[in-house]
Amino acid sequence: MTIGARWGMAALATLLLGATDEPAASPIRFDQVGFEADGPKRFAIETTAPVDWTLRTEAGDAVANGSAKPVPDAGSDQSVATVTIDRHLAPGRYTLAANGVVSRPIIVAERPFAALFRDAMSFFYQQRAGIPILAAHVQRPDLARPAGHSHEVATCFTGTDTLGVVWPGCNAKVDVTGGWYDAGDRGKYVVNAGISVWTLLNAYERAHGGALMHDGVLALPEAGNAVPDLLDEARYEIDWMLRMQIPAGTRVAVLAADGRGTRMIEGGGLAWHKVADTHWAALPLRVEDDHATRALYPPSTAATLNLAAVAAQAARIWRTIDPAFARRCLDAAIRAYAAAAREPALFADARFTGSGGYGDRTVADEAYWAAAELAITTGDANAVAALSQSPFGARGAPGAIGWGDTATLGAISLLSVRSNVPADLIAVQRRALLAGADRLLADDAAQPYRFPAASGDTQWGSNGALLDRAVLLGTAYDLTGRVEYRTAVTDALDYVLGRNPLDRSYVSGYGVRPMRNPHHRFWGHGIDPSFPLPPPGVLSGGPNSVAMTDPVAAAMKGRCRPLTCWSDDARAFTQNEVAINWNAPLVWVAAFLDDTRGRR
Ligand code: 9MR
Repeated sequence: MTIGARWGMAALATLLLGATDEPAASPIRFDQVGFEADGPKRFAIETTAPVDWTLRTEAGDAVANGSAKPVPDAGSDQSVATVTIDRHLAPGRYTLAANGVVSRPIIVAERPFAALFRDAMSFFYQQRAGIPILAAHVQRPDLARPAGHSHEVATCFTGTDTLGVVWPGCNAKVDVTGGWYDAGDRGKYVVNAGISVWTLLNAYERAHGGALMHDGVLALPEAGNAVPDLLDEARYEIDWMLRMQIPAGTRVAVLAADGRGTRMIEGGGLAWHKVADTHWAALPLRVEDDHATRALYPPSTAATLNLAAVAAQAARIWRTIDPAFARRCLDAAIRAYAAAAREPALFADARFTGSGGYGDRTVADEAYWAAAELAITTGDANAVAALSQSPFGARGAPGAIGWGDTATLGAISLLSVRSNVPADLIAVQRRALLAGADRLLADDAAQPYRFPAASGDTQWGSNGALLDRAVLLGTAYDLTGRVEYRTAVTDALDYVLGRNPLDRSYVSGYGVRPMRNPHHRFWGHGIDPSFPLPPPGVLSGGPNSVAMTDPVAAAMKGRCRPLTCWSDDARAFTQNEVAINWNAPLVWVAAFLDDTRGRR
């Protein structure tokens, strides 16, 4: 397969559709990428009157019809009728007519999401620090760029933080080259690296060698090395995470107990929380023009446990692929787990400017996750004991997934990978996970737009959070084979690809009304047209009705609803940034749906 054929449609659409070519919003909203021939086809119609609807083939033959009544949608203040067509449709193009309005073309395909998987994975390649992004591997020539931070040797932050604490710096000079840039900024954060890598690796582990989990599937420099490409991409980040572990015998400054100064501790085994700019950099900004000063920031317990969890997960996956790498990972995981036990209360926060905080004061969930990954990989008695003693061992993980909510990641690993962990410890997680998935089914049924989330405010990264719920639901499907769970996964993806109150595809390059102007330092076309548009396959953070702190959101305050507080504006960093932890569940969901297609 040539690159051209591989990237074909999406790239072409991005090239050809200038901003002015975008069709107006339609009252008939649905997944703009396509429906599976066998899967459910759902539509949301904004209407105040009951509708009679007819689905027609391209040739004009009616294949289904019915009627639907609108209900109020709290998330948007719209009045919305829902239509579900739950039968096989031959691949092709269709239209839905409702009360005289005809929809844009509806695509039905055998494998609508395989290309999305590839493009969503390419996001990670294009976020790589340390190596040039080559034209041969990207969807358009203007996406190629020189390496950023190609030899990144950093030392500890020195100076006064925004809360007035003076940090002494350190003698350490650490090579932290590589890894992925987090998002629109070029910070590299161990906490967010953890959930992102875990999600990719779990997509691999749950698939048991599915069609997309092979070598040569992605456009990558490593393609052809006989290792599945998804693993090559994940390893790029894991290699960096390993560099973020502090060597034994290193003295490091951390916040003193009273929070007013610093104290020195032995850092061995802990992970630096992040390496990032010391001031917020301009946007847009090409890597070759980015000369911002960077620093290593104090180790945190959460980062250390993220490293322990992911390194333990990697150790079992690479055991046969690269035993030496697997041993390095396991050694790092064991040292990190011990270091986190030694320093259980090193909490990051938002005191440093120039980068995000990823601060989290509750790390029992990270500890459970790390213990689960270690227990699965090694059967270690201490890790198993930690599982049963954890609050999440008795009551099960809560089901919510996010960079600061990671117990469920451990639960999912316990449920998707065979291990010697005692069956009763796994059974608790199975019950809790299915109860959580059932709650999501009820939430989905109560939404006129049909997606698995409760009504209410939307948070920063709401689209990523929705797809994280789909990961839970997909796992529930894997465990039970109950098609309702799989349908809810489709619902989540349908929502981000167009069945939403803004009639928007939140994924760049996909659908006829895609996001185009992410908050991103390189894909900054929305602010300076000499910068590229984003590649296809990148997920916008999504509506955010809570943290309306950027200038675009500030102007929308009081004038939008939870599902409409969003703007395709590069300045809207609370709404339209892109990030590794949001694209990772997009990859997971696209791979899952492709892998389980036809299984209804
Ligand atoms: O995803 C993060 C979100 O949960 C937080 O509310 C927000 C503010 O702290 O930060 C988000 O993460 C950002 C990170 O701090 C820096 N890189 C960009 C991330 C996405 O916006």
